[in-house]
Amino acid sequence: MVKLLSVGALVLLFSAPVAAKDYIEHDGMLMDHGDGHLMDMAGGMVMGQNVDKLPGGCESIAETKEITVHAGHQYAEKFPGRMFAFDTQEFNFKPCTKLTVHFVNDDSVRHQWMMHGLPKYLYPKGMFHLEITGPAKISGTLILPPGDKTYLVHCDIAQHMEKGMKAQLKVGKGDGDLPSIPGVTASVIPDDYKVSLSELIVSAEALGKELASAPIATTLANPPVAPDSATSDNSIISGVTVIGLAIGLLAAPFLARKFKGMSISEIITTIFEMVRMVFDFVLNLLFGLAKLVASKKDKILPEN
Ligand SMILES: [Cu+2]
Repeated sequence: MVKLLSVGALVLLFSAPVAAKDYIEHDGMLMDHGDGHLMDMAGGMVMGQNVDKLPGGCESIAETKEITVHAGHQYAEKFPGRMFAFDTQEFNFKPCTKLTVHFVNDDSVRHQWMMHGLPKYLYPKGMFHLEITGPAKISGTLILPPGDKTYLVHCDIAQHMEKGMKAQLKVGKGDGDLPSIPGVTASVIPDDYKVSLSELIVSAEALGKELASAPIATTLANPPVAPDSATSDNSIISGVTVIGLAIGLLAAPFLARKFKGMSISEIITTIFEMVRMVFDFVLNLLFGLAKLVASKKDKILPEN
């Protein structure tokens, strides 16, 4: 019996990953929470569903359209530097179109097809939103407003849009293009594959760690028995180096944040400014100490 159970468990164990690869259809199991918000127990979600309310300015439904949009990392392969994408970056429909979107998530992570800028009296928060953890499919329907307007469509999961999951939907002629749509429009901030300051800091850190570990390791392995002037000099240098590196390592994240978005000349100016401030501080400290010592001497000397 135990043997039979364990065989059963093994079969389940090995069939589970295979079963997970099948696409889950989320259409029949959705629960309507009102206001066009539908959810199912498996985490599928539709928000802003609208199958029958005509947006203001629409006499009637202009046409009924159905599209299937895929989302997944494989659609980003043709866009260098991107990580996620939809299989379509640009959509175009007549005003007042009743649009059904079948959203297929080919990845094993969560993705969204989220449309922004819709009239808020009809769509909560101005959004129509399909969301599902893949591999799975979910469908939703909305009625597009009248007028020429370009709507942002993206995945709002952290960094997915920045990594390429961004598209635009033009109603009518649209009202311009959105930036950074892979393969459609130029990036606001183009990718820079030259060595950046943060990379320099990272490599400096790596070098620092290497240097820092070397003298300590040597010192630990061969403790100085009779320190002559040469070895004590060496240990002072390595000690100062280690302290300097430690300060550098601690300051690196702060500096990286401070220098983010600055030009080289701004960075150099800032560095000089910081060095001057430290210099002033040390100088003031020394003067203060000198004064203190002098005043103490004044007080002590007459008594003696
Ligand atoms: Cu996503």
